[in-house]
Amino acid sequence: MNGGNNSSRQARRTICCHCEARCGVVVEVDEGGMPRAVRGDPDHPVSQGFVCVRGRAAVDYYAHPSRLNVPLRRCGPRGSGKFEQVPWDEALDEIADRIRRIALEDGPEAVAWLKGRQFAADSKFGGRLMHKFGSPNLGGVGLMCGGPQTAAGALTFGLGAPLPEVVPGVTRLIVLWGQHPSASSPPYWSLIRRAMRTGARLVVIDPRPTLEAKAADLWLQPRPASDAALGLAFLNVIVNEQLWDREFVSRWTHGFEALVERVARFTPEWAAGVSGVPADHMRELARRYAEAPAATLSPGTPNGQGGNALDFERSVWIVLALTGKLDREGCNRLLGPTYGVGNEVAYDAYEELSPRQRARRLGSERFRLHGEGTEILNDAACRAWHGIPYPISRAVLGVSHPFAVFDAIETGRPYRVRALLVQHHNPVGAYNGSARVVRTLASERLELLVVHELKLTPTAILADYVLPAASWMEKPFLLSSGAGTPIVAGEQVVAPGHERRSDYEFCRDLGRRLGQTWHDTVEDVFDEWLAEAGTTYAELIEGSRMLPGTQTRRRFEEIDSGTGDACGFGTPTGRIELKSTVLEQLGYDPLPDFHAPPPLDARFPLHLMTGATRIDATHQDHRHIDSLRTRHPDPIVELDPATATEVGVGDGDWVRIVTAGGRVRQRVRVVRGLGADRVSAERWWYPEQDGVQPPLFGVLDTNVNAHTSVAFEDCDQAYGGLPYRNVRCRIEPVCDAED
Ligand SMILES: Nc1nc2c(c(=O)[nH]1)N[C@H]1C(S)=C(S)[C@@H](COP(=O)(O)OP(=O)(O)OC[C@H]3O[C@@H](n4cnc5c(=O)[nH]c(N)nc54)[C@H](O)[C@@H]3O)O[C@H]1N2
Ligand SMILES: Nc1nc2c(c(=O)[nH]1)N[C@H]1C(S)=C(S)[C@@H](COP(=O)(O)OP(=O)(O)OC[C@H]3O[C@@H](n4cnc5c(=O)[nH]c(N)nc54)[C@H](O)[C@@H]3O)O[C@H]1N2
Ligand code: SF4
Ligand SMILES: [Mo]
Repeated sequence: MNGGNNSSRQARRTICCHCEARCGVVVEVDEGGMPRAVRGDPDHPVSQGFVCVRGRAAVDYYAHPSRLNVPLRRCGPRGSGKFEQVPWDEALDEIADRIRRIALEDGPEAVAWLKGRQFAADSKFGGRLMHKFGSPNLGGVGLMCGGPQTAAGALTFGLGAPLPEVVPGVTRLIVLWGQHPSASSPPYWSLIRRAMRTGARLVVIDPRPTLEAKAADLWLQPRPASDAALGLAFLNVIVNEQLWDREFVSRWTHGFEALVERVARFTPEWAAGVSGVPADHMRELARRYAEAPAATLSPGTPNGQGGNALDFERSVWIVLALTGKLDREGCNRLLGPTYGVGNEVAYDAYEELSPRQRARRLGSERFRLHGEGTEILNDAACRAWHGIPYPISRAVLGVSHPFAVFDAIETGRPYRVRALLVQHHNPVGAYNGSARVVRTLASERLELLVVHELKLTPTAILADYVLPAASWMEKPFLLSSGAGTPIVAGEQVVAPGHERRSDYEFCRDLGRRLGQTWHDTVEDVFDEWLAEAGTTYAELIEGSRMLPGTQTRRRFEEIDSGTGDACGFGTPTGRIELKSTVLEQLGYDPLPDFHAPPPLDARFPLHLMTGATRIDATHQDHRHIDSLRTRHPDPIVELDPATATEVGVGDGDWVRIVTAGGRVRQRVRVVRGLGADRVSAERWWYPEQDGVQPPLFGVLDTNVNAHTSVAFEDCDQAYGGLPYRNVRCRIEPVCDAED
């Protein structure tokens, strides 16, 4: 290991990148340049010294023996786990040659890119590489993660999702809808608790009895995947009880009459039948929200509800718009351009992708928000945002659909995809239908699979080249959303060990071989982004490490003064679209609706929820860290006591979760108050198992995604949101003979 300062023990301040909470941390580095300990940074304005178990275990994560140190090239059959060491230059030359040849033969769209939840600036680089190469097939977890929520925000407000801005002493009501911040964002949960101590009330909408639900003043416990019905009933009450803000609605919104007509039939009594939430509770929620002088609202998890995802998210944003709780202190805030946005947004080189190539994006013919819809939204937003390109949409709008990418590899339709590049991502476990993903990635039809990773995952083991990545401590950090949130910088703690390269360096080194221009270092890139703010990355690191967010846009004032089309919201009408003109233009229903999911039946009598976050892991990661694994050694399926009794199992027993697609094993945790019609299960486990395919680290044995639906029809039809949280299942005991 080289890095660090050799003369004395040093403290380096950066941002923990194990989850989106992005806590400030201080990392102690010893005389030999080795990180030794991580503690919370008391000066960080949001996390204020907090660090969770994963943050504390970050040294073990960095120094773990499973870390990849040198580039590997496959030298046996796919999945055999046989690799040989290869110099970086040779690996990159070969990869560049192969993808250039594929592009010559079949066009650049035959090369696709999939990325996971990359940190801050890292998420821009793969886009730049692909766009300059000419391929529109950039995709990844954005579509699963905040996708439908942000897309619904874009359709309604012309930018992304308006973020909840909890202000203690000001915010009077906080609605957590399918969010579990005590595990997924502890600093946010602390802020909520502070606000509660100064009088804010909490409403939680979650099928599980979470810590948040127990702390709530009002807990709505819906059936899983019924949220779209609740959202429509919420609107129905707001309209029927005249709880909407007349002035706000008439001045800033479009489509009110049509909305009123649409929601008339979605009464709380109707929604009670669908969701199991008493009608009175829905009325109470609507009244409390509308009447609170300042309130926040944020729809989270129901993102994953496939067919209803976009409708659900839209109905929640429309509630917010009807009550005018936007851009007011202590409510939700819509973002807008800030310093450096021009440079930063342009860095992904989207403009260099020709209209012809954009039109060839996989999945965009079926899910038209990713094709024509993206262009309409981008144009409208750009016009209203002073000609500055739209900063949010590119992670989640205008992305290729993962099912369509896998389909194209397997079937060659609508055209062949011959090479796949994967960065910071474990697609085998992340997407629906791991069995299909494994089959596709292992198939000979995929000529080239390149994975840039920290360690050998079930995805990496199938690759032709596995390239060693630098982890977050080994690279400089800059968070600059380009959209009015603060800009945050963090130090590189140590230089990359061994032959590891950062996500930037991988893209730069491959991009240059393809004839593209890239800056020498990522710090140079950061400096370019920061130029408009009159500072540099080095200055930020030396100084406060943070620039406050700025809003260069006064959308209400300008729509008021009627300055032509460069005013108001970034939608085609310049107003908040309750009825979406974009969906209308694309031939979809412009108003939110409810699409009943298939009912439970005797074969599959239970709703299967997946993926609720736990503090000791990030997605499929962290299972290899001993201190975390001891807390949580096996995948857990939560069962209600009644379900456990019926199946004849108790805490710690192994059971099978059986869906229409197949079966996986997990261990029971009995949860009182969960509800006898639902269970909640986890994803990939056991990185210590044999990586050879099969068993491929047991990924199809325990991972709940092994058998989630891969049918296009189960996705939401305009956006393509994946259906991973509206699954039906049954639970069976595992008999001793089955291990
Ligand atoms: N059924 C179901 N499926 C889901 C979800 C669910 O709730 N239920 N959640 C979805 C959501 S919201 C998300 S965001 C996705 C997450 O899916 P992924 O983004 O695939 O998440 P991880 O499993 O954490 O895989 C990330 C990988 O990146 C590697 N890595 C870490 N740091 C770096 C780095 O700096 N550089 C590089 N190159 N690699 C690095 C890690 O070793 C790890 O293997 O899963 C989605 N899938
Ligand atoms: N510790 C930890 N923190 C993380 C992550 C992590 O993996 N681990 N991942 C990060 C990422 S990429 C993301 S996207 C966020 C996700 O974080 P959150 O948005 O908080 O989402 P989850 O924790 O997946 O689920 C939140 C709650 O939704 C509930 N839920 C499940 N099904 C339904 C439903 O049908 N309706 C309703 N109303 N609620 C439902 C679950 O019971 C759960 O309590 O967390 C980020 N932070
Ligand atoms: S909550 Fe934990 S994992 Fe997430 S950023 Fe903070 S310390 Fe890191
Ligand atoms: Mo996510």
